[in-house]
Amino acid sequence: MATEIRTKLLKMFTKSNGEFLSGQKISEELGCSRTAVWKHIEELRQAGYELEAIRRKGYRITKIPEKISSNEISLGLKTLNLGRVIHFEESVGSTQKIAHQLAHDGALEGTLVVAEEQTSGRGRLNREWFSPKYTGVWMSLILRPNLPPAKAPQLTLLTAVAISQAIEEVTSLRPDIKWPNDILLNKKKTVGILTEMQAEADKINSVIIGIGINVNQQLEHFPEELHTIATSLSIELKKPINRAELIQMVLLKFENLYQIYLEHGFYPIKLLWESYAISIGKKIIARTITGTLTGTAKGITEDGVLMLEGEDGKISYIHSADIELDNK
Ligand code: BT5
Repeated sequence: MATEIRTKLLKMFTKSNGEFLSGQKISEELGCSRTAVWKHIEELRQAGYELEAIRRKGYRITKIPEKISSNEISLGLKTLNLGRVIHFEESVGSTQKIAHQLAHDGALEGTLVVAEEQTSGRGRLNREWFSPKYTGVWMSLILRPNLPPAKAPQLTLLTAVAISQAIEEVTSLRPDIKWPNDILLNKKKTVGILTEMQAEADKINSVIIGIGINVNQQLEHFPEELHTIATSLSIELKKPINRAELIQMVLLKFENLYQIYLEHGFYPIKLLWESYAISIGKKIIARTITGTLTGTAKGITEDGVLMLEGEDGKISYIHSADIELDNK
């Protein structure tokens, strides 16, 4: 099936929200015959979609394929550079580790590592990232920006905006960003971002952006300790989401923002980031490696550094921390 027709058809089904789409309507929108519609539907079935067909009512998707493939991500991908080379793996320790090796070996900017499962997915400070099979997006993107190393943390914020925009586009849910790297739905963590780099004193060689998105897990799939703090897109939306489509959208949004960032600097990204930020203006607790600070989050600087105003009115600049809303 031509890529565009398939993308259009899947979009129509996504929009129809589980309702039947008549063969007539599909043929009109795709501009093809009813026989061609039937053929496209058969091809979707072969690709792992389950469709119900009822005479005079039409078609609806009842199940999307569990697995995705490198092909499915490439089909319908609208980016110029990002994700044009994909290393797709069924099961890995961590996509970060593979991406580091590829970057070290000279992989091009935009190279993407995607895995269906990670057996030792990593968070910041070597914390664990739970990455079960076929239900999430576990991927690492290699970038080679011409920037000083001190600017790399801005890319974490840019990534958070790109993922939030993609989630909005694909699901219509409005996510919140908690500085610096958490994306929340309903106050629960849905996405984690891990930015790492290979650099010399004054030059970045590569930045590896690790992205973990909980997509199709149900609550019972999460380990006990995450039940109250984690959620997935599908839990919030109450229906499964096409992971390949989500990956395509994340890459497209990322590429747009990245271009804006490289041309105009961080300011436009900062404005977008602030539109999703939940902790700004609120009382927070910031746990850093050197200690815990409390105060009011005043915003982020032009560089993406968090400004925290203490009780005494003094501003602390926080480069890296875990943030908790102070409900006292
Ligand atoms: C992060 O760390 O949030 C960064 C996660 C990055 C994961 C991606 S997946 C692809 C790439 N390859 C990797 O190996 N990693 C990246 P941090 O802010 O430190 O949060 C970690 C904490 O989140 C853990 O200590 C748990 O409390 C919680 N957690 C673990 N797995 C989770 C999940 N699937 N959903 C929500 N919370 C989770």
